[in-house]
Amino acid sequence: MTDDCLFCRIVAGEIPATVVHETDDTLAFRDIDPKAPVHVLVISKAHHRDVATLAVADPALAGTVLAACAAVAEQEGLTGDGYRLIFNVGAHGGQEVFHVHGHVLGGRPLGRMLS
Ligand code: IU
Repeated sequence: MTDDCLFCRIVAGEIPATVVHETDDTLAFRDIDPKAPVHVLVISKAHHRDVATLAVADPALAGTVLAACAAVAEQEGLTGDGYRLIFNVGAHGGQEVFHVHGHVLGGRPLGRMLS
């Protein structure tokens, strides 16, 4: 837990969030500014700056976070039509909150990002 990290404070229950999924090691909650009908953030409860640093520091936990993303997609009914999973890394990647989080986005066609 780092005192100045927003997502650590959500894990600690100090800031409210709409939690949709929780395991011993992960928490998933709805994004406050959703970019799709379903927009859920999946985080590790332990503080890691981004998915790259997490993958080096604790590869098993990185896998656990991915599994939680898949579980959220299933729970939100996204597996039939598909969904997008995004982990922004660093400033050029568009990361604004420096506590690892996967965006689970779906519920409408999201288009091609890399065409
Ligand atoms: P990013 O990958 O770091 O850019 O994503 C951060 C997300 O966190 C972004 O989609 C915000 O809308 C979201 N968010 C939130 O859900 N709750 C908050 O209190 C804040 C940001 I600040």
